[in-house]
Amino acid sequence: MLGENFVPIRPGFGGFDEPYERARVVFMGVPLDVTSSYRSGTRFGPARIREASMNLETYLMSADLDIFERLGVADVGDLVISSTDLAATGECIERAVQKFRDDGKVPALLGGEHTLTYFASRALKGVFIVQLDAHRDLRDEYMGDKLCHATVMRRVLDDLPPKRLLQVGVRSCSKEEAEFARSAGLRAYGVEQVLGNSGKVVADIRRRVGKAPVYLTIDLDVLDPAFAPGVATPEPGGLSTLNLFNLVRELGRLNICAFDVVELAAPYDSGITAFAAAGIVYELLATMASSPK
Ligand SMILES: [Mn+2]
Repeated sequence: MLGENFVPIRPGFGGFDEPYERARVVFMGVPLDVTSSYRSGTRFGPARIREASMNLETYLMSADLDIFERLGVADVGDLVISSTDLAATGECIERAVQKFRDDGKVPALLGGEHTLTYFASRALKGVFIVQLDAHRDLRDEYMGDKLCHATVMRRVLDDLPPKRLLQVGVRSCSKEEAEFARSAGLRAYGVEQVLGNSGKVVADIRRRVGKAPVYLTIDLDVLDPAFAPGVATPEPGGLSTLNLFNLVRELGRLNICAFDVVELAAPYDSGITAFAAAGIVYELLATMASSPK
């Protein structure tokens, strides 16, 4: 029915398990773990995030609603991918996202390394991409690779007009990336801006995006390592979990057509990062549940 091969996993994210046909949001795990230049283990991300999600309430005090009652959520399990053939894996991801979109669903990807965002974005035309990340991921090449976790947004920009990428919470890049970002006219909101006045940041994003569909990509390293130690590439000086909850509660009101949560390096995590990831997704789902479709 879905075209790709999935390993069914029960319970799925949050234990919602609505039938695919009736769901508005469809989760899939993408245990991609190929290009990390430092810590590996992102292949265990989907399992750890699902596990954490089972231990958080589906009623959210912040939104005064139970996601379970308000939003159809399905989880089709983990996409079966090759751990050696990145191009073939990418085609599977792209086709799955395309299929969910064709069926009117909001694809929700549990990573997995950030590279998956490139493949997912190929299936989403005419979108804005809002990237929550410590890093800009704009290198043209990294250690000889044109496509990896450090170049993923540069590859996205091969197809996406620069105006349609908005980077939030960024605080680290190379000189080459800074120069590229400047010459391309990329819009970025640094971590100080977010901490200083997140309302202004969100208002500016809303003004640029309007009602256009948005792909929200959440790299967990946007959080400070104190709040998210289990990521592939920790970057000091980031957001707190509560900062990110607040941001996601606002950004969730945009016309979210797809989202992902990436870069959980489970072997380095005590559970803090996985729970933060699940909590962020719950906040996002609750906001989507209280927003008109
Ligand atoms: Mn990233």
